[in-house]
Amino acid sequence: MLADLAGIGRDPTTGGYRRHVWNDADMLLREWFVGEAAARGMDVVEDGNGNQLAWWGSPGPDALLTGSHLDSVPDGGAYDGPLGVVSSFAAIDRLRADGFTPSRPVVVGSFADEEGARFGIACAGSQLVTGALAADRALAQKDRDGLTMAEVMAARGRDPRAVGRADWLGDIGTFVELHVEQGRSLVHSGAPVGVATAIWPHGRWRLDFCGEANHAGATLMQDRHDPMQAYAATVLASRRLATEASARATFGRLEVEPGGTNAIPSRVRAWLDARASDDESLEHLVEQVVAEARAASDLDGTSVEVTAESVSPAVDFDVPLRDRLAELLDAPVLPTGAGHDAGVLSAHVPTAMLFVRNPTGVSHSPVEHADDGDCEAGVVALAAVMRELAS
Ligand code: HGY
Ligand code: MN
Ligand code: MN
Repeated sequence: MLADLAGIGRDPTTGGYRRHVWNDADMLLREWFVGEAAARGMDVVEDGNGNQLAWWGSPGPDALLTGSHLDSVPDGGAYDGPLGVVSSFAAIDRLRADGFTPSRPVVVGSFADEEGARFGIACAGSQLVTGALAADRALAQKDRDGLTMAEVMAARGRDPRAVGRADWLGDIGTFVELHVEQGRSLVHSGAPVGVATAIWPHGRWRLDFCGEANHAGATLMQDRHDPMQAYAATVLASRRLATEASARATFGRLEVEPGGTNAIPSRVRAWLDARASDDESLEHLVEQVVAEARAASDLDGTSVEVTAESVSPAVDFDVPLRDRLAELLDAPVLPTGAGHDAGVLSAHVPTAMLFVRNPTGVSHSPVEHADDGDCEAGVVALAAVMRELAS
């Protein structure tokens, strides 16, 4: 199945994936999901948010949900998301081959827009289901072409008015998401599979630095109001502050207006992805970075506006479930600095995550990888967990 997906949305020069919600690659992935479900006699329901649900057994209460997401970050890897969806179908295949029939409905989910790469909000599909993200806010978000989520969905034949809380959440009794590890804890522990304890709080803040456009040659350095300088001071300060706090700060996206080589820019738009081990530390880190941005702006007579675009609070997974799975699998437990749909649903249903070893730990990159043997171990583990929870 991973081989079947390998060519979808892959950039031939970088080998990275550009699978963003409702783009052409995403539509092919949706068809793939429906095909795999149909091949297993599983009915697929797409909710108003674009989340796909393949049911083993008729939809009903106390269902066991598994699955993950198929979308990627720009130039992402092949495993972040798809490994969880593929492993869910493969685990069902194993259970059926062993003659197992579940005592409760089982459903494989493919959550829409987990990476928020097109409209900027992380875990948009699952957050809309739970109500954590308001439908009207999501629908008004614009992509880089200035198209709103509502326009894009309508162009794909979906009704934007159907976006929002979804009733099917009430039918879910437990959610177990398998995901490639984004880090090297399992490499250090020498285990192919691990069980998640927590997700670090994290968020995305947009910083708009505004200054005065002017000539690159005719404007003395002391006469400038250059927003690029304030941005540069901020990104350098963010590394120092995050390092001191053993936290994380990343500026991976930048938009410079008007973008002329021989002119001082009028505006620099930068996105901060900040993460820390607890909510308070995260809040403090962001406050410090913003204070640096304001100080740098004041120095040059420029301005800065800060907008919180996406904030995900700390997640502690259900402890009894986590311990039950760690014991069942004889697997280590580990936290993660990456966000997941499981984190969103954990506020509503008992949720667990299984991680599959990633030899280099690298993710959100074309070089992201997991060995076949470890992927197989992940399927075996997920099948064992599903058997345990649906017997
Ligand atoms: O950004 C994250 O942590 C996740 O990959 N969405
Ligand atoms: Mn990701
Ligand atoms: Mn992911």
